[in-house]
Amino acid sequence: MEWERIRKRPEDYVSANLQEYEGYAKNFAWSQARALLDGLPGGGLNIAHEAVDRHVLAGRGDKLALRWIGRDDRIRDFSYATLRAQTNRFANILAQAGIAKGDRVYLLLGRSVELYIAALGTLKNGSVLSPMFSAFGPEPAKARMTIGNAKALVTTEAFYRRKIEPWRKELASLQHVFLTECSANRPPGTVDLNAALAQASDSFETVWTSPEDMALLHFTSGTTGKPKGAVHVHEAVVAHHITGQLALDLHADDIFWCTADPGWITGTSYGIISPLTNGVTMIVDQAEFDAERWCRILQDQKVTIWYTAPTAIRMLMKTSADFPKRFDLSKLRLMASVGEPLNPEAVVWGVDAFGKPFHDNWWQTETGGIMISNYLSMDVKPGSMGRPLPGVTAGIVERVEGGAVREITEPMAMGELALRPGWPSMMRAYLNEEERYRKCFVGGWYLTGDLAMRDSDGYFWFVGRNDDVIKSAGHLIGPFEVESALMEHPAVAEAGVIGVPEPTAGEVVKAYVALKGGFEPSEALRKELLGHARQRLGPAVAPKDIAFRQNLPKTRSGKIMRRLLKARELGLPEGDISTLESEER
Ligand code: 6R9
Repeated sequence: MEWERIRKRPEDYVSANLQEYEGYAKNFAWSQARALLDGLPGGGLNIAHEAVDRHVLAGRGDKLALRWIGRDDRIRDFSYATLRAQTNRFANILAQAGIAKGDRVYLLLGRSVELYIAALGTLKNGSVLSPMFSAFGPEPAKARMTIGNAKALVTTEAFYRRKIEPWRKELASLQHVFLTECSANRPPGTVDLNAALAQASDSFETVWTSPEDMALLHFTSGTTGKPKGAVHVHEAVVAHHITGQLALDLHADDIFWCTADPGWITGTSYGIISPLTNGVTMIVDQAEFDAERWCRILQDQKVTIWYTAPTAIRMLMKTSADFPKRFDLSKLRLMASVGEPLNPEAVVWGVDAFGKPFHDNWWQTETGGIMISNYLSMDVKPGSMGRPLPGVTAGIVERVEGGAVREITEPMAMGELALRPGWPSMMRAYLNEEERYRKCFVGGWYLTGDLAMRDSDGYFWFVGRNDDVIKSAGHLIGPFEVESALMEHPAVAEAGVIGVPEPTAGEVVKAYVALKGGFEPSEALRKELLGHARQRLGPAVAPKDIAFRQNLPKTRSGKIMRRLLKARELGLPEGDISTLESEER
C-alpha cells in the first residue's frame, strides 16, 4: 500500500537547524562541524570535555544537564557543573587505581546515575568506555570483557555475584571492580564506588587525547563467531554533535529524552554524548517501558524532543490513539525513532495520537551516529528511513564478479545499502579482527549488511538484513552466540537460531535443537533448555522458543542453514538449496 506523504509546512520548522536540505548538504564540510567544538590544546579532542566541561568553562555550569527519574519516581538533578564535579571524581578514582589512557573500563549497570558519571569520567581519564546491556547474562558479559581485555568494571553487587564472580579468575586483565548498590559485606576484590566517589577530589584535568585515540568499544553481533568490538575514537564526537543538531534538531533550550539504554549504541551516542555536547537538558528514566509512565514523563518533564524505538511505539499503539491525548504534550516538537523498521502505520498513528509523525532514522553500531534520517523540515514518507545526513554519501550496490561491487542507480531497485567512508564516527576497527573489518569495505564503499532501495526523490527504504543477525526489540542478537550457549548443555548436539517475526518486538529469537543420542524431546527438556539459555545469556538474548528436530539442515561444509530453517518456519519457498547436505526430515 502507498502511504501518502506527510507534508511539512514552513511553520512546522521555523527554528529548525536544517532549513533546506539540498543546499545545506551541498555546502556541508565536516571541518565546519569540528569547528563547533572546543578541542583540547594542540589539536586534542576529548568527548567528555565537549559534553561537560566545555559548557561549564563557557559559564553554563548552572544549566540542568541531566534529570534522572528513579524507578520509584525519585528525581535527581545534575547541572553541568555538578556533572563536571562528579565525573572528575570518577576520573580521579580511575587514575589513582592506575587505570590509564587506553585501558578498557566496562559498565554493567542499569540506568543508574552512576552509569552516566562512570561513562563520562572514563572518557575524561582517556580510558576506553565499553558499556554492556544490564540484561546480559554471564556469557555475553564474559565474551565481551575477554575480547576487550577489560581492566576495570563498574557494576552492582547483585550483578557481580551472579554474572561476574563465577568466572572472574579466568580474566587476568580484570584488576578493578567498582560496585554500586553494595552491602556492608561486599565480595572480596571489589571497591564500594559511592564511598570512593565521596572521598575523591572533584578537580581533575582531562587527560589529553587525540582525535584518533580510542574512546568507545561497542560490541555488535555477526552471523558467525564471537561478538565484534567496534572501535570508535574521540573524533566521533564531531558526528554525535552535528547529527544531533541536524537529525534530532537539538537546540540548547531543548528537553531531550532518548529512551535507549546505553548498553546499546543509541543510548551512548544519543543518550549521553550528543545531547550533552549540544548543551540540552536530558531526561533519563531508570524504569522500563510503561505507556502511562512514558506519557506522564513526556508531559511532566515538558519533553520537546523524544528519540525512541519502533518496539516502544508499537507497544504504545496498543493503547488507543486517544490515550496520548489525555496528556498535555504541547511542548513536544519532534519525535524520532531508530533501531528497526518503523511501520508506515506507526508513522501515521503518530499523527493521530500526537499530532505529528515519528521521524525514522537509520544507523548502526559501526557508523557511530545517524546516517540516514527524516528531518523536521522535510516531508515524511511513511515507511522510509529518510535521506543521508549532510556529509554522508549513501548508495545501493550489488556484488559483482571478481569480488567488486556496482552501484545501482535505478530508483527502487533492491541492493545492499552502502556508505562512502569518511565521516568522523565511522568505526576504526573491529578489535583484533582485521580480516572481519576489511571485509566490510569493497570498491570504496562500506557495506552495511542491510538491503534497501532508494526512490527517485533520494529517500531510502529498508528491505531487510543481508545476514542472519536478529533484531529483537531493537537489540541486535548474534545467532552464533545463542547457539553456542545451547550447545553447552549436555543434551544438545546441534542448534540453529533464527529470528521469527513478532508484531511488537519485530522479531523474537527461536532455536531449533537436535539432541544427542540417549536424549528424547520432551516438554520438560524444552523448559530446561530455555532456562539454561536464559541463565547463561540473560533475558535480552535468550531464545523465547525452542523446537526439537531430528537433524538440522546443513550445507555440505557442515554449516547450519539458518535461512532454510527460517523459510520452513514461515512456510516460504526454500530458495536455492543446492548446497544442502541430504537430511532426514
Ligand atoms: C542504531 C542501531 C543496526 C541495525 C541496522 C538495521 C537495523 C537500524 C533502522 C534499522 C530499519 C531503521 N536498523 N535502524 N532497520 N529501519 N530505521 O540500531 O545500531 O544495534 O548496531 O543495529 O539495525 O538492520 O543494520 P545496531
